[in-house]
Amino acid sequence: MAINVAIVGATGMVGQELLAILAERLFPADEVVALASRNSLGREVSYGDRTLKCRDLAQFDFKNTAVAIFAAGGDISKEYAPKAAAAGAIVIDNSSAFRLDPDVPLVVPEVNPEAVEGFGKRRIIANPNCSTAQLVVALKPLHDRARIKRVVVSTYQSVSGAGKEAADELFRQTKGIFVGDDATPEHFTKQIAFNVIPHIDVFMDDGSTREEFKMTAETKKILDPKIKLTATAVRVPVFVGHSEAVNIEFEEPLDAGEARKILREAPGCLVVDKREDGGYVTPVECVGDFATFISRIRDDSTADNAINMWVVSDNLRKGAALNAVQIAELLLNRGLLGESVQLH
Ligand code: 11C
Repeated sequence: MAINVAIVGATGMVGQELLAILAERLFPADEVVALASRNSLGREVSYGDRTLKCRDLAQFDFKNTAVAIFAAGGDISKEYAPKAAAAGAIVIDNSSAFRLDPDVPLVVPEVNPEAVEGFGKRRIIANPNCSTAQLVVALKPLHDRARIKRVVVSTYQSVSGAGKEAADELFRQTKGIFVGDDATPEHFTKQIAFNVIPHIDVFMDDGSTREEFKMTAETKKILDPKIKLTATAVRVPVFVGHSEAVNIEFEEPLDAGEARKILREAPGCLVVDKREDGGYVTPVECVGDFATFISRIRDDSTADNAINMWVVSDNLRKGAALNAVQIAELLLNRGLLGESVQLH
């Protein structure tokens, strides 16, 4: 079967990363089609050294598509992902629309690769929320060694997580404040330039936000339903790269030294932890990279078997596009799409 790939939402920030990563990782696609809404018809996007013209999602027939990667938001996914799946494509969906559906696997290839096999009922595989993806990559090897009991996480999330308009607002406001122009919030509820906002996604009845709820529910589904996780999700004036301050309590003894050794060997993780000025990773340094960076690993002396750490990753890559391409590679390697490729 020809490995034809469709990218839905090809003009968006994640869509463009998807095309870049397919090319960077030499994904063996026979054909790549860029799909977008009618407004973006004919717009050109880059795929390696080629240029693709966007085609109309509403008119596209997915009959000969092996894998369709959706990155156009929940409403588009709800409408078109089941249609693409019914036409024969396997859908990898970046939105939150299907993540908690029991018939849809929620997959992070370093953590629960076997779950990918369970796509059969709906032919849809969900990609997690960006702040969950990097977190579970870092938690998984520690959980395997010492069983995680409880996680307390505070996030420092970049504006690109909220899309291009949000990123443009940070740029416009930063400039506006400098030159004394208008800096009225439009996308965010408060000023984001030179500020932080403790609010991502809508509020839930219990006072938490849906971003915080997603981190708990998705970690349970991907890693272990027994893990207790409480999150505070905060937007910061950074363009790309989500950071997380993570406190973890284990069932069994595990200290920072052993955690560091385990994480150095763990798939997808890159430990940068020098305990000196600059010996840690910040978001600007992770942009364009594939890894989940881990720094500031240290014992938490206020609890038994507890550590703290700092986890940073490119939210448009591991948090979205990279994870989706890794899922497509996993499907290939398991013979579910066609011939196998080398996993990175
Ligand atoms: C943010 N994490 O940074 C969100 C974006 O459920 O896929 C991703 C929302 C999602 O705003």
